[in-house]
Amino acid sequence: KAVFTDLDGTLLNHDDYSYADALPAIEFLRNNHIPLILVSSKTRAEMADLCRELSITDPYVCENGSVIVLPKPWVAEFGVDTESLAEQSDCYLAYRGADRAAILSILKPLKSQFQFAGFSDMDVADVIDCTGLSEPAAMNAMRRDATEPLLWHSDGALLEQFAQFLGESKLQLLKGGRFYHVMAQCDKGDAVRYLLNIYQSHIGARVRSIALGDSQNDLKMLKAVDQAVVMPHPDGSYMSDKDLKGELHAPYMGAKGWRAGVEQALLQL
Ligand code: 2M8
Ligand code: MG
Ligand code: MG
Repeated sequence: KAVFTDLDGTLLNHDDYSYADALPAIEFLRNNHIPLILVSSKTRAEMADLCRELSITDPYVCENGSVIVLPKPWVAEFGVDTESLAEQSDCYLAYRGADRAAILSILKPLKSQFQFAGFSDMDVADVIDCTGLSEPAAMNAMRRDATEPLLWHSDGALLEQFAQFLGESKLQLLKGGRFYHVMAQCDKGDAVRYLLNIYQSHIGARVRSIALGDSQNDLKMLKAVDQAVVMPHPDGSYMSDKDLKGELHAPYMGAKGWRAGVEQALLQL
């Protein structure tokens, strides 16, 4: 078994980013040697801190599937071929996204046509203001490799046209909890399949998988697993999609709902 999870609005509360209510389920997974793979829009810097806090030693997926971090002990344990990976001091990186500088240069000329504010237009105080993150967390969120989150200020009707322009440059627009993310045409689903393949070829059997998420950027991840768990939004609504099948609805928002969702999903597998 393996559990893949989004962070904001899923494992972490939407408003205060707390995971405290989820800890019993995290502990249960650890005690039962079930990998817990964090799959988020967050950056490597943000996610490395969180994995340290939660003592997670499994791989994790950053910036909506753009960067997969494979810790060195894990790479050794699973006999991963490192040829196409970028080596760092304590991990290997699988890059699947676009370079952020390239994304910013594609966005620049679009500013005359559309009104939006990206993280690159903001200072730390602005990021704190629109996310509610602490100062060190906001600084980590600004250290981005492969995606640009933005707030849309033009008419919502223009989003489709904006996305079309991005498509012509092989980029896409994905909706997260608070921001639209401009990024390459990769997603959380590809990253989940990549990791499931490694697990499955190592143990030589099918791994039964669970994924939890709340937003549109989680859809492909939710479709890539055996049991999807959809988290409620702050207004109580659940994301729906015609291609989702047999998904569970977590009964509460954030960390508390995450714990209940994991417990229910494990019973379904
Ligand atoms: C951004 O991501 C969330 C996740 O869905 C969003 O779009 O609302 C990212 O910039 C991430 O790095 C940051 O930590 C988060 C803070 O709310 O916002
Ligand atoms: Mg989310
Ligand atoms: Mg997310």
